Amino acid sequence: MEVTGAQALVRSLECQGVDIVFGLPGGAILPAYDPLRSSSLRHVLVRHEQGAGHAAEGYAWATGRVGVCMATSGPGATNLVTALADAYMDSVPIVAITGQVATAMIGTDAFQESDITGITAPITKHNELVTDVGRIPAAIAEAFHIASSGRPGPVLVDLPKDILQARCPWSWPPVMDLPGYKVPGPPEAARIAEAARLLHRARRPVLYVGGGVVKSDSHEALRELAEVTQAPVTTTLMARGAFPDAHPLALGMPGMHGMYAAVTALQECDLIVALGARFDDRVTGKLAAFAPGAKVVHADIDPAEIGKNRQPDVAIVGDLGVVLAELARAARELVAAHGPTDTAEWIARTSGWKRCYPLRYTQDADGPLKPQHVVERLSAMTGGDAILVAGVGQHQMHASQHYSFTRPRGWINSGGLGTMGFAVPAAMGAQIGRPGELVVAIDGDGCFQMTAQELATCAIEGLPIKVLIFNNGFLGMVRQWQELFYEERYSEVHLGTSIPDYVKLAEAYGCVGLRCEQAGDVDAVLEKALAVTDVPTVVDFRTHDAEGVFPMVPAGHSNDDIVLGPEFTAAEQQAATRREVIAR
Ligand SMILES: Cc1ncc(C[n+]2csc(CCOP(=O)(O)OP(=O)(O)O)c2C)c(N)n1
Repeated sequence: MEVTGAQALVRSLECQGVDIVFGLPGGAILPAYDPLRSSSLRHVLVRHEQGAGHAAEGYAWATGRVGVCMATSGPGATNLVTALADAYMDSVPIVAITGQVATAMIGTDAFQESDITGITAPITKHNELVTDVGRIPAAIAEAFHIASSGRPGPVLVDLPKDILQARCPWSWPPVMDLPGYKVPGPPEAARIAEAARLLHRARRPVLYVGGGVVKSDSHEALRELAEVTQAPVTTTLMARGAFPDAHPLALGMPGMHGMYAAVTALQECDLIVALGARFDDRVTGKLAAFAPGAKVVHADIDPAEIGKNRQPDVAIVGDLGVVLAELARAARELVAAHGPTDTAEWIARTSGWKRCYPLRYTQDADGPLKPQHVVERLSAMTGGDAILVAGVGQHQMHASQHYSFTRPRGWINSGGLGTMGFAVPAAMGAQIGRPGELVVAIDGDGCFQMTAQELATCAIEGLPIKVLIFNNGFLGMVRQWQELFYEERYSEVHLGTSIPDYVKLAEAYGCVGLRCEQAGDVDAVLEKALAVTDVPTVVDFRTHDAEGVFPMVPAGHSNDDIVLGPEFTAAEQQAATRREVIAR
Protein backbone atom coordinates (compact mmCIF):
# COMPACT_ATOMS: atom_id res chain seq x y z
CA MET A 1 0.00 0.00 0.00
CA GLU A 2 1.29 3.46 -0.93
CA VAL A 3 1.18 6.50 1.33
CA THR A 4 2.62 10.00 1.28
CA GLY A 5 5.62 10.82 3.43
CA ALA A 6 3.30 12.85 5.65
CA GLN A 7 0.98 9.88 6.08
CA ALA A 8 3.99 7.67 6.78
CA LEU A 9 5.06 10.11 9.50
CA VAL A 10 1.67 10.16 11.18
CA ARG A 11 1.24 6.38 10.93
CA SER A 12 4.73 5.86 12.32
CA LEU A 13 3.91 8.06 15.29
CA GLU A 14 0.69 6.11 15.82
CA CYS A 15 2.51 2.78 15.59
CA GLN A 16 5.05 4.10 18.03
CA GLY A 17 2.22 4.52 20.53
CA VAL A 18 2.28 8.30 20.54
CA ASP A 19 -0.93 9.85 21.78
CA ILE A 20 0.01 13.50 22.10
CA VAL A 21 1.96 15.96 19.96
CA PHE A 22 2.70 19.54 21.01
CA GLY A 23 3.22 21.78 18.02
CA LEU A 24 2.52 24.74 15.80
CA PRO A 25 2.28 24.49 11.99
CA GLY A 26 3.84 26.49 9.17
CA GLY A 27 4.72 26.20 5.49
CA ALA A 28 7.28 23.42 5.39
CA ILE A 29 5.50 21.13 7.89
CA LEU A 30 2.02 21.77 6.40
CA PRO A 31 1.79 18.41 4.58
CA ALA A 32 2.13 16.63 7.93
CA TYR A 33 -0.72 18.59 9.51
CA ASP A 34 -3.21 17.30 6.94
CA PRO A 35 -3.18 13.57 7.81
CA LEU A 36 -2.94 14.58 11.48
CA ARG A 37 -6.62 15.62 11.27
CA SER A 38 -7.85 12.08 10.77
CA SER A 39 -5.29 10.34 12.99
CA SER A 40 -5.60 9.05 16.54
CA LEU A 41 -3.00 11.61 17.67
CA ARG A 42 -4.06 14.49 19.88
CA HIS A 43 -2.33 17.67 18.81
CA VAL A 44 -2.00 20.54 21.27
CA LEU A 45 -1.61 23.87 19.52
CA VAL A 46 0.91 25.87 21.54
CA ARG A 47 1.48 29.63 21.32
CA HIS A 48 5.26 29.41 20.88
CA GLU A 49 7.36 26.44 19.81
CA GLN A 50 9.54 26.73 22.91
CA GLY A 51 6.36 25.87 24.79
CA ALA A 52 5.93 22.76 22.65
CA GLY A 53 9.46 21.64 23.48
CA HIS A 54 9.12 22.17 27.23
CA ALA A 55 5.64 20.60 27.21
CA ALA A 56 7.12 17.51 25.57
CA GLU A 57 9.75 17.53 28.32
CA GLY A 58 7.18 17.92 31.09
CA TYR A 59 5.18 15.04 29.61
CA ALA A 60 8.31 12.88 29.48
CA TRP A 61 9.39 13.75 33.04
CA ALA A 62 5.92 13.03 34.40
CA THR A 63 5.22 9.80 32.51
CA GLY A 64 8.58 8.26 31.65
CA ARG A 65 7.42 8.10 28.03
CA VAL A 66 8.86 9.96 25.03
CA GLY A 67 7.45 13.47 24.58
CA VAL A 68 6.82 14.69 21.04
CA CYS A 69 6.91 18.20 19.61
CA MET A 70 6.52 19.46 16.08
CA ALA A 71 7.40 22.72 14.33
CA THR A 72 7.92 24.17 10.93
CA SER A 73 11.26 25.01 9.35
CA GLY A 74 13.41 28.07 10.10
CA PRO A 75 12.04 30.07 13.05
CA GLY A 76 9.72 27.27 14.13
CA ALA A 77 12.64 24.90 14.39
CA THR A 78 14.99 27.41 16.00
CA ASN A 79 12.33 28.18 18.62
CA LEU A 80 12.75 24.55 19.72
CA VAL A 81 16.46 24.96 20.31
CA THR A 82 16.29 25.98 23.99
CA ALA A 83 14.05 23.05 24.84
CA LEU A 84 16.31 20.63 22.98
CA ALA A 85 19.36 21.94 24.82
CA ASP A 86 17.41 21.66 28.07
CA ALA A 87 16.38 18.06 27.34
CA TYR A 88 19.94 17.20 26.37
CA MET A 89 21.39 18.53 29.63
CA ASP A 90 18.74 16.80 31.74
CA SER A 91 18.57 13.54 29.74
CA VAL A 92 14.89 13.95 28.91
CA PRO A 93 13.55 11.71 26.14
CA ILE A 94 11.82 13.83 23.51
CA VAL A 95 11.44 13.58 19.73
CA ALA A 96 11.21 16.81 17.75
CA ILE A 97 9.77 16.69 14.24
CA THR A 98 10.61 19.69 12.09
CA GLY A 99 9.61 20.67 8.58
CA GLN A 100 12.41 21.66 6.22
CA VAL A 101 12.43 23.45 2.87
CA ALA A 102 12.24 21.18 -0.16
CA THR A 103 15.41 19.22 -0.87
CA ALA A 104 16.12 21.14 -4.08
CA MET A 105 16.09 24.40 -2.08
CA ILE A 106 18.39 23.28 0.74
CA GLY A 107 21.51 25.42 0.80
CA THR A 108 19.99 28.27 -1.24
CA ASP A 109 18.98 30.48 1.72
CA ALA A 110 15.41 29.66 0.83
CA PHE A 111 12.55 31.28 2.73
CA GLN A 112 12.48 29.86 6.28
CA GLU A 113 15.50 27.70 5.71
CA SER A 114 17.75 26.96 8.64
CA ASP A 115 20.25 24.18 9.06
CA ILE A 116 18.50 22.76 12.09
CA THR A 117 20.43 19.49 12.09
CA GLY A 118 23.63 21.55 12.08
CA ILE A 119 22.34 23.89 14.78
CA THR A 120 21.18 21.08 17.05
CA ALA A 121 24.00 18.59 16.48
CA PRO A 122 25.69 19.43 19.81
CA ILE A 123 22.41 19.52 21.77
CA THR A 124 20.68 16.38 20.56
CA LYS A 125 21.51 12.76 21.20
CA HIS A 126 20.92 12.19 17.51
CA ASN A 127 19.38 14.01 14.56
CA GLU A 128 18.65 13.29 10.95
CA LEU A 129 17.71 15.20 7.83
CA VAL A 130 15.59 12.67 5.95
CA THR A 131 16.16 12.82 2.20
CA ASP A 132 14.37 9.65 1.14
CA VAL A 133 10.64 9.26 1.72
CA GLY A 134 11.03 5.53 2.19
CA ARG A 135 13.18 6.15 5.27
CA ILE A 136 10.52 8.00 7.26
CA PRO A 137 9.23 4.97 9.24
CA ALA A 138 12.77 3.86 10.08
CA ALA A 139 13.84 7.42 10.97
CA ILE A 140 10.92 7.73 13.38
CA ALA A 141 11.43 4.28 14.91
CA GLU A 142 15.14 4.99 15.37
CA ALA A 143 14.39 8.39 16.88
CA PHE A 144 12.14 6.86 19.54
CA HIS A 145 14.58 4.05 20.22
CA ILE A 146 17.51 6.41 20.65
CA ALA A 147 15.55 8.98 22.70
CA SER A 148 14.31 6.40 25.18
CA SER A 149 17.09 3.81 25.46
CA GLY A 150 20.38 4.02 27.30
CA ARG A 151 20.82 7.52 28.68
CA PRO A 152 17.65 9.22 27.43
CA GLY A 153 17.79 12.43 25.44
CA PRO A 154 16.34 14.51 22.62
CA VAL A 155 16.30 13.42 18.98
CA LEU A 156 15.33 15.63 16.05
CA VAL A 157 13.97 14.42 12.70
CA ASP A 158 14.01 17.05 9.95
CA LEU A 159 11.60 16.43 7.07
CA PRO A 160 11.81 18.44 3.83
CA LYS A 161 8.47 19.43 2.36
CA ASP A 162 8.90 17.45 -0.88
CA ILE A 163 9.78 14.34 1.13
CA LEU A 164 6.54 14.73 3.09
CA GLN A 165 4.66 15.03 -0.22
CA ALA A 166 6.39 12.16 -2.04
CA ARG A 167 4.90 8.65 -2.00
CA CYS A 168 6.30 5.39 -0.72
CA PRO A 169 5.09 1.92 0.15
CA TRP A 170 3.95 1.58 3.77
CA SER A 171 5.06 -1.13 6.11
CA TRP A 172 5.69 -1.38 9.85
CA PRO A 173 7.81 -2.19 11.76
CA PRO A 174 10.75 -0.88 9.79
CA VAL A 175 14.23 -2.32 10.02
CA MET A 176 16.37 -0.11 12.24
CA ASP A 177 19.90 0.44 11.08
CA LEU A 178 22.02 1.86 13.90
CA PRO A 179 25.42 0.22 13.67
CA GLY A 180 27.15 2.82 15.85
CA TYR A 181 24.56 2.88 18.62
CA LYS A 182 25.01 0.50 21.52
CA VAL A 183 23.11 0.38 24.76
CA PRO A 184 25.21 -1.00 27.64
CA GLY A 185 24.45 -4.57 28.60
CA PRO A 186 24.12 -5.94 32.14
CA PRO A 187 26.59 -4.60 34.71
CA GLU A 188 29.67 -6.67 35.48
CA ALA A 189 28.98 -8.97 38.43
CA ALA A 190 32.49 -8.46 39.85
CA ARG A 191 31.97 -4.68 40.01
CA ILE A 192 28.65 -5.10 41.78
CA ALA A 193 30.27 -7.44 44.29
CA GLU A 194 33.15 -5.01 44.88
CA ALA A 195 30.78 -2.08 45.33
CA ALA A 196 28.65 -4.06 47.78
CA ARG A 197 31.77 -5.03 49.73
CA LEU A 198 32.88 -1.39 49.99
CA LEU A 199 29.41 -0.38 51.11
CA HIS A 200 29.27 -3.16 53.67
CA ARG A 201 32.62 -2.11 55.14
CA ALA A 202 32.08 1.65 55.03
CA ARG A 203 31.61 3.51 58.31
CA ARG A 204 30.54 6.79 56.74
CA PRO A 205 28.79 6.02 53.43
CA VAL A 206 26.53 8.33 51.40
CA LEU A 207 24.30 7.30 48.53
CA TYR A 208 24.54 10.22 46.12
CA VAL A 209 21.41 9.88 44.02
CA GLY A 210 20.96 11.66 40.69
CA GLY A 211 18.30 11.90 38.03
CA GLY A 212 19.23 8.50 36.62
CA VAL A 213 17.42 6.82 39.51
CA VAL A 214 14.19 8.59 38.55
CA LYS A 215 14.63 7.85 34.85
CA SER A 216 15.27 4.17 35.45
CA ASP A 217 12.36 3.94 37.94
CA SER A 218 14.71 2.26 40.39
CA HIS A 219 13.59 4.11 43.53
CA GLU A 220 12.31 0.96 45.26
CA ALA A 221 15.63 -0.83 44.92
CA LEU A 222 17.33 2.37 46.11
CA ARG A 223 15.24 2.37 49.25
CA GLU A 224 16.05 -1.26 49.87
CA LEU A 225 19.77 -0.64 49.38
CA ALA A 226 19.71 2.32 51.77
CA GLU A 227 17.80 0.43 54.44
CA VAL A 228 19.81 -2.77 54.16
CA THR A 229 23.13 -0.91 54.38
CA GLN A 230 21.86 1.88 56.67
CA ALA A 231 23.47 4.44 54.38
CA PRO A 232 22.24 8.05 54.35
CA VAL A 233 20.86 9.27 51.02
CA THR A 234 21.17 12.63 49.30
CA THR A 235 18.95 13.41 46.31
CA THR A 236 20.17 15.99 43.80
CA LEU A 237 18.02 18.67 42.21
CA MET A 238 17.34 16.16 39.44
CA ALA A 239 16.41 13.39 41.83
CA ARG A 240 14.16 15.06 44.40
CA GLY A 241 11.48 12.52 45.29
CA ALA A 242 13.57 9.47 44.36
CA PHE A 243 13.88 8.91 48.12
CA PRO A 244 11.22 10.27 50.50
CA ASP A 245 12.36 13.38 52.35
CA ALA A 246 10.64 12.20 55.53
CA HIS A 247 12.72 9.00 55.66
CA PRO A 248 15.16 8.98 58.61
CA LEU A 249 18.06 8.25 56.22
CA ALA A 250 17.21 11.21 53.93
CA LEU A 251 19.74 14.04 53.99
CA GLY A 252 17.90 16.20 51.44
CA MET A 253 19.50 18.02 48.54
CA PRO A 254 23.28 18.46 48.18
CA GLY A 255 25.16 21.27 46.46
CA MET A 256 25.25 25.03 46.19
CA HIS A 257 21.90 25.48 47.93
CA GLY A 258 21.83 22.06 49.52
CA MET A 259 21.07 21.13 53.10
CA TYR A 260 24.02 21.56 55.44
CA ALA A 261 23.77 17.89 56.46
CA ALA A 262 23.91 16.66 52.86
CA VAL A 263 26.74 18.96 51.82
CA THR A 264 28.80 18.15 54.90
CA ALA A 265 28.09 14.43 54.84
CA LEU A 266 29.56 14.32 51.33
CA GLN A 267 32.65 16.21 52.54
CA GLU A 268 33.15 13.89 55.53
CA CYS A 269 32.12 10.52 54.14
CA ASP A 270 34.44 7.59 53.53
CA LEU A 271 32.41 6.22 50.62
CA ILE A 272 30.25 7.84 47.96
CA VAL A 273 28.01 5.59 45.95
CA ALA A 274 27.01 7.80 43.02
CA LEU A 275 23.90 6.49 41.30
CA GLY A 276 22.90 8.11 38.01
CA ALA A 277 24.56 11.35 39.11
CA ARG A 278 27.30 13.26 37.32
CA PHE A 279 29.38 15.16 39.88
CA ASP A 280 28.00 18.41 38.51
CA ASP A 281 29.78 21.60 39.62
CA ARG A 282 26.64 22.76 41.42
CA VAL A 283 26.95 19.64 43.59
CA THR A 284 30.71 19.35 44.06
CA GLY A 285 31.63 23.01 44.47
CA LYS A 286 35.38 23.30 43.94
CA LEU A 287 36.04 19.84 42.52
CA ALA A 288 39.54 19.43 43.92
CA ALA A 289 38.20 19.94 47.44
CA PHE A 290 35.12 17.73 47.07
CA ALA A 291 34.77 14.74 49.40
CA PRO A 292 38.53 14.50 49.97
CA GLY A 293 38.51 11.29 52.00
CA ALA A 294 35.94 9.35 50.05
CA LYS A 295 36.28 6.27 47.93
CA VAL A 296 33.88 6.44 45.03
CA VAL A 297 31.60 3.90 43.42
CA HIS A 298 30.07 5.42 40.28
CA ALA A 299 27.17 3.68 38.55
CA ASP A 300 25.74 5.16 35.38
CA ILE A 301 24.31 3.99 32.09
CA ASP A 302 26.50 6.44 30.20
CA PRO A 303 30.17 5.33 30.21
CA ALA A 304 31.16 8.89 29.25
CA GLU A 305 30.16 10.05 32.75
CA ILE A 306 32.55 7.67 34.48
CA GLY A 307 35.67 9.55 35.47
CA LYS A 308 34.55 12.75 33.70
CA ASN A 309 34.80 14.85 36.84
CA ARG A 310 35.86 12.43 39.57
CA GLN A 311 37.82 9.25 39.09
CA PRO A 312 35.90 6.39 40.73
CA ASP A 313 37.42 3.44 42.59
CA VAL A 314 34.71 1.17 41.25
CA ALA A 315 32.91 1.97 37.98
CA ILE A 316 29.67 0.24 37.09
CA VAL A 317 28.18 0.82 33.66
CA GLY A 318 24.63 -0.31 33.26
CA ASP A 319 20.92 0.30 33.66
CA LEU A 320 20.39 1.50 37.22
CA GLY A 321 17.26 -0.61 37.48
CA VAL A 322 19.45 -3.69 37.21
CA VAL A 323 22.44 -2.19 39.04
CA LEU A 324 20.42 -1.15 42.08
CA ALA A 325 18.50 -4.41 42.28
CA GLU A 326 21.75 -6.38 42.16
CA LEU A 327 23.54 -4.07 44.59
CA ALA A 328 20.67 -4.42 47.05
CA ARG A 329 20.72 -8.22 46.66
CA ALA A 330 24.51 -8.38 47.12
CA ALA A 331 24.32 -6.12 50.17
CA ARG A 332 21.57 -8.25 51.67
CA GLU A 333 23.71 -11.35 51.26
CA LEU A 334 26.70 -9.68 52.90
CA VAL A 335 24.58 -8.56 55.83
CA ALA A 336 23.15 -12.07 56.19
CA ALA A 337 26.61 -13.63 56.07
CA HIS A 338 28.68 -11.10 58.05
CA GLY A 339 26.22 -9.08 60.08
CA PRO A 340 24.84 -5.57 59.69
CA THR A 341 26.82 -2.53 58.61
CA ASP A 342 28.37 -0.31 61.24
CA THR A 343 26.97 3.11 60.45
CA ALA A 344 25.07 3.95 63.63
CA GLU A 345 27.60 6.56 64.75
CA TRP A 346 27.54 8.18 61.30
CA ILE A 347 23.76 8.28 61.25
CA ALA A 348 23.75 9.87 64.68
CA ARG A 349 26.19 12.49 63.41
CA THR A 350 24.35 13.29 60.17
CA SER A 351 21.05 13.36 62.05
CA GLY A 352 22.65 15.73 64.53
CA TRP A 353 23.62 18.03 61.66
CA LYS A 354 20.07 17.88 60.33
CA ARG A 355 18.79 18.91 63.75
CA CYS A 356 21.35 21.65 64.45
CA TYR A 357 21.54 23.23 61.00
CA PRO A 358 18.12 22.90 59.35
CA LEU A 359 16.62 25.20 56.76
CA ARG A 360 15.66 28.30 58.69
CA TYR A 361 13.58 31.37 57.87
CA THR A 362 11.35 33.69 59.80
CA GLN A 363 7.77 34.39 58.83
CA ASP A 364 6.43 37.27 60.92
CA ALA A 365 2.65 37.28 61.10
CA ASP A 366 2.41 40.80 59.75
CA GLY A 367 5.77 40.94 58.02
CA PRO A 368 6.49 40.38 54.33
CA LEU A 369 5.36 37.09 52.86
CA LYS A 370 8.20 34.58 52.71
CA PRO A 371 8.42 32.23 49.73
CA GLN A 372 9.55 29.41 52.01
CA HIS A 373 6.31 29.74 53.97
CA VAL A 374 4.22 29.35 50.81
CA VAL A 375 6.12 26.21 49.82
CA GLU A 376 5.78 24.72 53.28
CA ARG A 377 2.06 25.37 53.38
CA LEU A 378 1.67 23.84 49.91
CA SER A 379 3.70 20.84 51.02
CA ALA A 380 1.52 20.36 54.10
CA MET A 381 -1.76 20.89 52.26
CA THR A 382 -0.88 18.45 49.46
CA GLY A 383 0.84 15.89 51.68
CA GLY A 384 3.88 16.15 49.41
CA ASP A 385 1.93 14.43 46.64
CA ALA A 386 1.59 17.21 44.07
CA ILE A 387 3.52 17.09 40.84
CA LEU A 388 5.65 20.16 41.38
CA VAL A 389 7.19 22.01 38.44
CA ALA A 390 9.62 24.89 38.88
CA GLY A 391 11.15 27.70 36.91
CA VAL A 392 14.73 28.75 37.51
CA GLY A 393 15.95 30.98 40.28
CA GLN A 394 15.33 31.49 43.97
CA HIS A 395 11.79 30.10 43.82
CA GLN A 396 13.15 26.88 42.29
CA MET A 397 15.58 26.45 45.17
CA HIS A 398 12.96 27.33 47.79
CA ALA A 399 10.59 24.80 46.21
CA SER A 400 13.21 22.06 46.07
CA GLN A 401 14.33 22.76 49.64
CA HIS A 402 11.04 23.22 51.44
CA TYR A 403 8.66 20.82 49.70
CA SER A 404 8.73 17.41 51.36
CA PHE A 405 8.80 15.05 48.40
CA THR A 406 7.21 11.66 48.78
CA ARG A 407 7.62 10.01 45.37
CA PRO A 408 9.58 10.09 42.13
CA ARG A 409 8.27 11.96 39.08
CA GLY A 410 6.69 14.44 41.48
CA TRP A 411 9.35 17.07 40.81
CA ILE A 412 10.05 18.52 37.38
CA ASN A 413 12.56 21.26 36.71
CA SER A 414 15.34 22.51 34.51
CA GLY A 415 18.50 21.44 36.30
CA GLY A 416 21.37 21.42 33.83
CA LEU A 417 20.53 24.28 31.51
CA GLY A 418 18.63 26.34 34.07
CA THR A 419 16.01 27.52 31.61
CA MET A 420 13.84 30.41 32.72
CA GLY A 421 10.41 29.92 31.15
CA PHE A 422 10.42 26.16 31.70
CA ALA A 423 7.67 25.92 34.30
CA VAL A 424 4.36 26.84 32.65
CA PRO A 425 4.79 24.78 29.47
CA ALA A 426 6.39 21.87 31.35
CA ALA A 427 3.42 21.89 33.75
CA MET A 428 1.12 21.78 30.73
CA GLY A 429 2.90 18.68 29.45
CA ALA A 430 2.88 17.06 32.88
CA GLN A 431 -0.85 17.69 33.34
CA ILE A 432 -1.64 16.14 29.96
CA GLY A 433 0.53 13.14 30.83
CA ARG A 434 -1.00 12.71 34.28
CA PRO A 435 -4.62 13.89 33.98
CA GLY A 436 -6.52 13.98 37.23
CA GLU A 437 -3.40 14.63 39.29
CA LEU A 438 -2.51 17.92 40.91
CA VAL A 439 0.15 19.77 38.92
CA VAL A 440 1.56 22.90 40.53
CA ALA A 441 4.08 25.21 38.88
CA ILE A 442 6.11 27.41 41.20
CA ASP A 443 7.47 30.18 39.05
CA GLY A 444 9.37 33.43 39.39
CA ASP A 445 7.92 36.64 38.02
CA GLY A 446 10.86 36.85 35.63
CA CYS A 447 10.54 33.26 34.43
CA PHE A 448 6.78 33.41 34.12
CA GLN A 449 6.94 36.29 31.67
CA MET A 450 9.10 34.27 29.29
CA THR A 451 6.46 31.66 28.39
CA ALA A 452 3.25 32.89 30.04
CA GLN A 453 1.38 32.74 26.74
CA GLU A 454 1.00 28.98 27.15
CA LEU A 455 -1.69 29.81 29.71
CA ALA A 456 -3.90 30.31 26.67
CA THR A 457 -3.12 26.78 25.51
CA CYS A 458 -3.80 25.41 28.98
CA ALA A 459 -7.09 27.28 29.30
CA ILE A 460 -8.33 26.09 25.91
CA GLU A 461 -7.30 22.53 26.69
CA GLY A 462 -9.04 22.73 30.08
CA LEU A 463 -5.89 21.94 32.03
CA PRO A 464 -6.30 22.88 35.70
CA ILE A 465 -2.61 23.54 36.41
CA LYS A 466 -1.84 25.88 39.31
CA VAL A 467 0.78 28.51 38.65
CA LEU A 468 2.11 30.08 41.83
CA ILE A 469 4.12 33.16 40.91
CA PHE A 470 6.60 34.17 43.58
CA ASN A 471 6.45 37.81 42.65
CA ASN A 472 9.36 39.51 44.38
CA GLY A 473 9.65 42.16 41.66
CA PHE A 474 13.20 41.11 40.89
CA LEU A 475 15.27 38.69 38.92
CA GLY A 476 15.78 37.42 42.42
CA MET A 477 18.62 34.96 42.05
CA VAL A 478 20.69 37.47 40.12
CA ARG A 479 19.79 40.14 42.66
CA GLN A 480 21.08 37.81 45.40
CA TRP A 481 24.43 37.38 43.62
CA GLN A 482 24.75 41.14 43.18
CA GLU A 483 23.99 41.60 46.87
CA LEU A 484 26.56 39.05 47.97
CA PHE A 485 29.31 39.33 45.37
CA TYR A 486 28.96 42.86 43.92
CA GLU A 487 28.53 44.78 47.19
CA GLU A 488 24.81 45.41 46.61
CA ARG A 489 25.40 47.19 43.32
CA TYR A 490 22.13 46.16 41.72
CA SER A 491 22.23 46.27 37.96
CA GLU A 492 19.23 45.53 35.74
CA VAL A 493 17.48 43.17 38.07
CA HIS A 494 14.42 45.18 39.11
CA LEU A 495 11.23 44.11 37.35
CA GLY A 496 8.64 45.80 39.56
CA THR A 497 5.70 43.94 41.01
CA SER A 498 2.73 45.52 39.30
CA ILE A 499 3.37 45.35 35.55
CA PRO A 500 1.84 43.18 34.33
CA ASP A 501 -1.09 42.79 36.68
CA TYR A 502 -0.90 39.00 36.98
CA VAL A 503 -4.50 38.64 38.11
CA LYS A 504 -5.80 40.52 35.10
CA LEU A 505 -3.36 38.72 32.84
CA ALA A 506 -4.61 35.37 34.12
CA GLU A 507 -8.20 36.42 33.54
CA ALA A 508 -7.39 37.67 30.05
CA TYR A 509 -6.03 34.21 29.30
CA GLY A 510 -9.22 32.54 30.53
CA CYS A 511 -7.70 31.45 33.83
CA VAL A 512 -8.63 32.13 37.43
CA GLY A 513 -6.43 34.89 38.87
CA LEU A 514 -5.79 35.29 42.60
CA ARG A 515 -3.50 37.44 44.70
CA CYS A 516 -1.98 36.86 48.11
CA GLU A 517 0.03 39.42 50.03
CA GLN A 518 0.01 38.16 53.61
CA ALA A 519 1.12 35.04 55.37
CA GLY A 520 -2.23 34.71 57.10
CA ASP A 521 -4.01 34.42 53.75
CA VAL A 522 -1.81 31.74 52.21
CA ASP A 523 -3.91 28.72 53.25
CA ALA A 524 -7.19 30.24 52.12
CA VAL A 525 -5.78 31.32 48.76
CA LEU A 526 -4.15 27.94 48.17
CA GLU A 527 -7.41 26.21 49.07
CA LYS A 528 -9.23 28.35 46.53
CA ALA A 529 -6.64 27.56 43.88
CA LEU A 530 -6.69 23.84 44.60
CA ALA A 531 -10.48 23.78 44.28
CA VAL A 532 -10.46 24.90 40.62
CA THR A 533 -10.79 21.88 38.33
CA ASP A 534 -11.48 23.14 34.82
CA VAL A 535 -9.05 25.94 33.93
CA PRO A 536 -5.61 27.03 35.09
CA THR A 537 -5.27 29.15 38.20
CA VAL A 538 -2.60 31.78 38.59
CA VAL A 539 -1.72 33.11 42.03
CA ASP A 540 0.27 36.31 42.37
CA PHE A 541 2.13 35.78 45.66
CA ARG A 542 3.72 39.09 46.59
CA THR A 543 6.83 37.71 48.23
CA HIS A 544 9.59 39.43 50.17
CA ASP A 545 11.90 41.18 47.73
CA ALA A 546 15.09 40.82 49.79
CA GLU A 547 14.80 37.16 50.75
CA GLY A 548 17.85 35.07 49.96
CA VAL A 549 18.36 31.37 49.36
CA PHE A 550 20.46 29.67 52.01
CA PRO A 551 22.50 27.68 52.79
CA MET A 552 24.89 28.69 50.04
CA VAL A 553 28.27 27.58 48.83
CA PRO A 554 29.62 30.50 46.80
CA ALA A 555 30.40 29.50 43.20
CA GLY A 556 33.89 28.08 42.80
CA HIS A 557 34.36 27.61 46.55
CA SER A 558 34.85 24.38 48.42
CA ASN A 559 31.77 22.86 50.02
CA ASP A 560 33.67 23.34 53.29
CA ASP A 561 32.82 27.05 52.94
CA ILE A 562 29.07 26.53 53.22
CA VAL A 563 27.29 29.61 54.57
CA LEU A 564 24.22 28.97 56.71
CA GLY A 565 22.84 32.44 56.16
CA PRO A 566 21.49 35.37 58.16
CA GLU A 567 19.11 33.28 60.27
CA PHE A 568 22.04 31.67 62.10
CA THR A 569 24.27 33.27 64.73
CA ALA A 570 28.02 33.66 64.28
CA ALA A 571 28.50 31.01 66.96
CA GLU A 572 26.28 28.58 65.10
CA GLN A 573 28.13 29.25 61.85
CA GLN A 574 31.44 28.63 63.57
CA ALA A 575 30.17 25.39 65.06
CA ALA A 576 28.90 24.35 61.64
CA THR A 577 32.27 25.10 60.07
CA ARG A 578 33.82 22.85 62.72
CA ARG A 579 31.10 20.30 61.90
CA GLU A 580 30.01 20.10 65.49
CA VAL A 581 26.78 18.65 66.65
CA ILE A 582 25.68 21.05 69.36
CA ALA A 583 24.11 19.34 72.37
CA ARG A 584 20.59 20.50 73.02
C1 LIG B 1 16.68 32.11 29.80
C2 LIG B 1 17.51 32.53 30.96
N1 LIG B 1 18.00 33.78 31.01
C3 LIG B 1 18.73 34.18 32.08
C4 LIG B 1 19.00 33.32 33.11
C5 LIG B 1 19.84 33.77 34.31
N2 LIG B 1 19.00 33.74 35.51
C6 LIG B 1 19.03 32.72 36.41
S1 LIG B 1 17.95 32.92 37.65
C7 LIG B 1 17.46 34.41 37.06
C8 LIG B 1 16.42 35.22 37.77
C9 LIG B 1 15.08 34.59 37.73
O1 LIG B 1 14.16 35.54 38.19
P1 LIG B 1 12.70 35.14 38.63
O2 LIG B 1 12.06 34.30 37.59
O3 LIG B 1 11.94 36.35 39.00
O4 LIG B 1 12.94 34.17 39.86
P2 LIG B 1 13.52 34.48 41.33
O5 LIG B 1 14.98 34.19 41.29
O6 LIG B 1 13.22 35.89 41.67
O7 LIG B 1 12.80 33.50 42.20
C10 LIG B 1 18.14 34.73 35.88
C11 LIG B 1 17.96 35.98 35.12
C12 LIG B 1 18.48 32.01 32.98
N3 LIG B 1 18.70 31.08 33.91
N4 LIG B 1 17.72 31.66 31.92
